Amino acid sequence: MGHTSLDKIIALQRNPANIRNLCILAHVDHGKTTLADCLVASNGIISSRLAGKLRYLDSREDEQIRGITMKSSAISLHYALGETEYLLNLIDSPGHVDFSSEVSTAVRLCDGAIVIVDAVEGVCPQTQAVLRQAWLENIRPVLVINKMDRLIVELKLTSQEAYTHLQKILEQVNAVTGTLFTSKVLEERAEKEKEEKEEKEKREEKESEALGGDQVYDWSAGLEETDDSHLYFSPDQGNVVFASAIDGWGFSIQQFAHIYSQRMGIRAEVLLKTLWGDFYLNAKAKKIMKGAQVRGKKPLFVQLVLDNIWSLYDAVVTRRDKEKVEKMVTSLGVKVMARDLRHSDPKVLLSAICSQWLPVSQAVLSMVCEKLPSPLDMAAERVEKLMSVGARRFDSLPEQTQELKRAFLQCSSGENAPVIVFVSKMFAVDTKALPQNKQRPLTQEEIAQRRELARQRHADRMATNQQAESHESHAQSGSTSQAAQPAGDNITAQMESLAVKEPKPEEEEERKETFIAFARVYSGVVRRGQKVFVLGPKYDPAQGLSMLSEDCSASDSLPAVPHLSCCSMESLYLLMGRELEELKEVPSGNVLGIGGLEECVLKSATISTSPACPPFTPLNFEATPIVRVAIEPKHPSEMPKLVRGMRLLNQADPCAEVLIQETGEHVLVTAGEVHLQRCLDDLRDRFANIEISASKPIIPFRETVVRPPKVDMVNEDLGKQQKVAIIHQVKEEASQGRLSDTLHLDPSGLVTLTTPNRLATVGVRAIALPQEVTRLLEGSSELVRTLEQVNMSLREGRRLEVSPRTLEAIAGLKAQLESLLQGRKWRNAVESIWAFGPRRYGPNILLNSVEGYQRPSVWQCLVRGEKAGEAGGQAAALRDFDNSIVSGFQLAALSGPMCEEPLMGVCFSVERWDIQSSSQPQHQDSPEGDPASREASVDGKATAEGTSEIPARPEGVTAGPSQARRRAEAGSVDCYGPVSGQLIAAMKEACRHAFQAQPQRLMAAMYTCEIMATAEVLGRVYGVLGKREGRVLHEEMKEGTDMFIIKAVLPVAESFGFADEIRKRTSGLASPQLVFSHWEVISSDPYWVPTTEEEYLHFGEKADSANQALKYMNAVRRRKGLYVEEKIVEHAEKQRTLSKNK
Ligand SMILES: Nc1nc2c(ncn2[C@@H]2O[C@H](COP(=O)(O)OP(=O)(O)OP(=O)(O)O)[C@@H](O)[C@H]2O)c(=O)[nH]1
Ligand SMILES: [Mg+2]
Repeated sequence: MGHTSLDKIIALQRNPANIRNLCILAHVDHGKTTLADCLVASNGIISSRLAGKLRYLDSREDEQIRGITMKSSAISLHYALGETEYLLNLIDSPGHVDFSSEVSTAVRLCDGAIVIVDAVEGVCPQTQAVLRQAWLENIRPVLVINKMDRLIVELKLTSQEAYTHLQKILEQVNAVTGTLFTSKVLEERAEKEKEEKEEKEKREEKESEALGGDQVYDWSAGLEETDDSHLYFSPDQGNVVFASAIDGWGFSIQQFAHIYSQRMGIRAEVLLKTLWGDFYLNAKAKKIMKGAQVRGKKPLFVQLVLDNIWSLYDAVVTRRDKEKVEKMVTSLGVKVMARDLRHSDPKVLLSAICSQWLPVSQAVLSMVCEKLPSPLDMAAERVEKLMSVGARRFDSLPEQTQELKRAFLQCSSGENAPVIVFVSKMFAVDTKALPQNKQRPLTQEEIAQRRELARQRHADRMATNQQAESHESHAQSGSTSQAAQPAGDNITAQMESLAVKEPKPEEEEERKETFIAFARVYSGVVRRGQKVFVLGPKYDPAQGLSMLSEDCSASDSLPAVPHLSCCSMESLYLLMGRELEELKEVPSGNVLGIGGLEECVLKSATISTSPACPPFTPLNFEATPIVRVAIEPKHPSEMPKLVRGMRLLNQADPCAEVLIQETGEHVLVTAGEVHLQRCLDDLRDRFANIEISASKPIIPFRETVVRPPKVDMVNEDLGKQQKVAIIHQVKEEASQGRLSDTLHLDPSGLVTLTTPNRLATVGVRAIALPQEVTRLLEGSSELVRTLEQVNMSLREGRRLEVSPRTLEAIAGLKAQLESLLQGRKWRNAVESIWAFGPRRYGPNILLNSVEGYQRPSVWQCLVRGEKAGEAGGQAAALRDFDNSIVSGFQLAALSGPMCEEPLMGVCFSVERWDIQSSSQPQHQDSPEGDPASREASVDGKATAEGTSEIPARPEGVTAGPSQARRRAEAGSVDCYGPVSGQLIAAMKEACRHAFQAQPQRLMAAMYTCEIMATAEVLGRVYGVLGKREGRVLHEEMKEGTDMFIIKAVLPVAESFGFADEIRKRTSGLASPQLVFSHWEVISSDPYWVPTTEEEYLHFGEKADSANQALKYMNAVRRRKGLYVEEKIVEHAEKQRTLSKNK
């Protein structure tokens, strides 16, 4: 436990004003864990000599081997700043993108963050991502610029150059926060304005609309008013520390201001303001003056701060000047041990000096205590954000729920304060490592007792041996008994030890891993054994309150409320890195571990004693799980173990997904290759304990249609010929009997299909959506999902309180779609969107182009109030079976005809939809029946009679509609099943055929990666990228270094082993991180066959060598067990000559 006793920490936990919950965030390898080591060493938990080498918080073996952190882990530290004592709950987080979900779980529990930036690499992609996450969760950051030693030793900058370099880094970081801040201010302002507007509208109901529309929105106003200086990082604000974690030093301006104010007699406040910036010391005038740059003078920071450090490095590391070192040591007043002075590695001496002169832990911890907020300072805004789920407005929550906000803000540990806890992840620990199962150290007496026992046993054994020997010598019997005796003794000894190690019962073995919840108390005091409510993400406090009394407790017997369960917190732990300490109770404001929740909490949860508490907003995950593999046990009989193991893995990892596909495969979805590897290791060694085999990564694709291309594969202009070719192809299929008599395709691409009972016909056309629209829909899937929820509740007659911000976002989406879908083809398209799909929020559109069918628009929630209800009720009623059309579309969009992958960027426009209502004779007979169905029947008749070209009904045309109907009527119910089902199938088929009538393409998932490499290895990096079909977007030189930054995109399908290959080819100098970025159409047509002379010449007869899309498509089809149109030719040449000879 280091210097600080458990009792002391327990005492500190009671004083929230002196608690700081903070996490360390940065890009991968910028030194988070190394810095954490230094902080941990300051508490005596590890030796300060090992700080930076041990990486104490990387407790997993693979973390140590790979040298990257893979999970967030917490440790509680004690720090005394002057008289005041602080408790710091520190969480180290991983920087690798694959584990960014672990960052989200850490950030949620904190009030502040230390953001680390590498002094050489500067702001990297993950730095931006973590700053954004800190913003999203409203937590305050402080900055540590780490690896300062690299500026001196590696880059060999002078102190003046280093100063300029550091200034640039600060600018970069502030630029990132600046953009975040600006967008936030604008958003807030827009919201405020909107609220004002709404109020005004309420007041003057009638004129309001005209007024509101004209308001000019002055965006700059908000920015000028708001003071944002405290948001930026600046050394003079005291929120920046310069450090070298590996050498154990770090400082803030304050420290030097303090030193020099004593030495030079300048007031500390003056130094604080001038030590960073364009100031210099005028020695003659004994004044600090502005304008160092213009006059060519050394800025104060260089003269008073950096120069000292530079000369120390120079003396110790570069020149190894013993005398000078000794002089410096005495002038700094530090004590260095003789063995450090003599050590062959100068770094040892250096860190011995630096860690006394400018200990990094002191600089960082005092900054943290001074600048980061305590749990008491939680902003009201953050509380509201945590408590209002999704689109719900905070003030639409029940009153009791709103009152809980006070409990939050007070962070009270009083007896009556409701308990509110958030669990951000579940992590597994070895059951044997739990404190209650651990062997406690023996006391002196016990040791003596045991020693005595052992001595006695030894003596006994000696005695029996002697006896045996003497016995044997007396009996003179052969060697058998001699051998038998000790052997027998051995056996008994073994038996003894076996008895001790008695094979554990099955159950115990099963519970080898125990799950502990990583949590924070926001209000109240949690006690061991306390009963609490566990609130699922969909729990609705209004519903809960209506079913339960407000002050019921979780230990009562209660009626079943949806998404609410009761659980008891069996044990509470203090998280101490690799160790856990048992606690009896934990007051508000602390981070803790809770045992005994594994049955009720899957990954995260909200826990409370009050049923009025709402579930917290879900965590923001930045990474999308994209790499999937199918997993099998090596021995099929071990399937149950695998299933259990995968369940445990799912619980233990915030981001991994485990699912069983329709094909029956057990599939694991992870964020990237490194993450995948870790999950497989965990599954093999911890959760399932069996040999497993994983398939090659399953690469996702999307299917889409495009506009007909203008040039062919050899870049020749295409005329109408291509279009004709496609149609020709489909016709051919038809003549081969693939098209049934109910299906008709017209040359423009319209597919009409009639249900088997001949009662309903749908006509569908597939149109390629413009790329920007697809991208927009893809990006707003959350919003579309919310929109769908709102529509659903409107349809059911409920009203959902939607926050103005959400409404505004929906209106924005609509406006954007309108501006993107221009032209004759898309006239009125946005208004007549029927649905999005697949799963109702995907990037495909179903369009209602049926003449005479007015249905409520998907945007109906934008028309406010009762107006919508009335207007919708009259003119736009839903036809019967409206839902079947939507379902058919959803199914079609979920798996396309190319290789059963989801569709993307396709618009299905329904141009015909005829139903003959004879399937419901009661409607037909009563003319005053339901208006909707009457309309449908009229409409149906009209088309059936008016058009003789309905080809899908060959006999029907001659027999006339009435006859056809009668015949169908006879058969419809008993032989074809319910109409809705038939319609779904017909719609799905129609969509698939319509899709096939257009030029089809595959879309590949793309990664972006930023690679930092030196000029020497640049060529090799390009080589690897080229081989893997990567495309370089841009390349620039990083200022002040000899590094190049290359930004490239790379298909996911080609990415496996990419990072490793780059690392190998560049001898570890460049290591890229892959982040999923977008979907991209593969330009080659998988169905392409050469048609012109040139194409034959270029690609040969079969033309499958160059067709990457075909390869991908066939691979997917083969994996799914679908038919692959492919000839396997063993002796190609021979067959060819044969055919030629014929
Ligand atoms: N030169 C130098 N190297 C450092 C410094 N701090 C850390 N390193 C090295 O940088 C590497 C990465 O350090 P870590 O502490 O593991 O980095 P991290 O940010 O925890 O990395 P992840 O957790 O994987 O994101 C290690 O090899 C450290 O020795 C420093 O101040 N100077
Ligand atoms: Mg780390």
